[in-house]
Amino acid sequence: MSRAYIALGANLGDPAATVNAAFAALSGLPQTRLLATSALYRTAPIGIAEQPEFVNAAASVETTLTPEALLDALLAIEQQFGRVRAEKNGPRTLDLDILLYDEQIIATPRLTLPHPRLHLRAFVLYPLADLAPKLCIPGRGQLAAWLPAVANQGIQRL
Ligand code: PH2
Ligand code: MG
Ligand code: MG
Repeated sequence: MSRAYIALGANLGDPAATVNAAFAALSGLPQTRLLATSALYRTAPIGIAEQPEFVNAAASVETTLTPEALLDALLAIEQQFGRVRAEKNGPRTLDLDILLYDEQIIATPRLTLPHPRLHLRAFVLYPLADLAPKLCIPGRGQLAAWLPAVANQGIQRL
């Protein structure tokens, strides 16, 4: 069994309802058990500023899927929720990103783990801290040490 952390993000339609429905979809994944879900957060868009606010959250799972198979499964859920890939970093009905998979460090064209920007983004770090406040990010050190630097990014716990 491996432990993976997944980031959820949505800013089209009813983002909070979508994130809650996505938790349910994660709990239905094969070879996978949903362990915990974070609070939902309203967050200011990072990257392209001119788009609706996001709702972000995170989930932890136990799985025997490989990282690649888990990625495929997450992309399939995004499709079910009507994800259309238009603009990079643009608005989306649902984004599911693998943040961490055990302590694995992976760099393939499809998958970079740990997620390369996770330590710089309040919308990832705060939900992740709900699930695992003492988490150590491979190559980056303690999650908690990164929180102060991102506290000004615009994040509100719902
Ligand atoms: N996702 C992005 C780009 N910018 N901003 C917020 N607040 N939340 C996101 O999930 C997000 C973003 C690309 O995946
Ligand atoms: Mg993504
Ligand atoms: Mg993303």
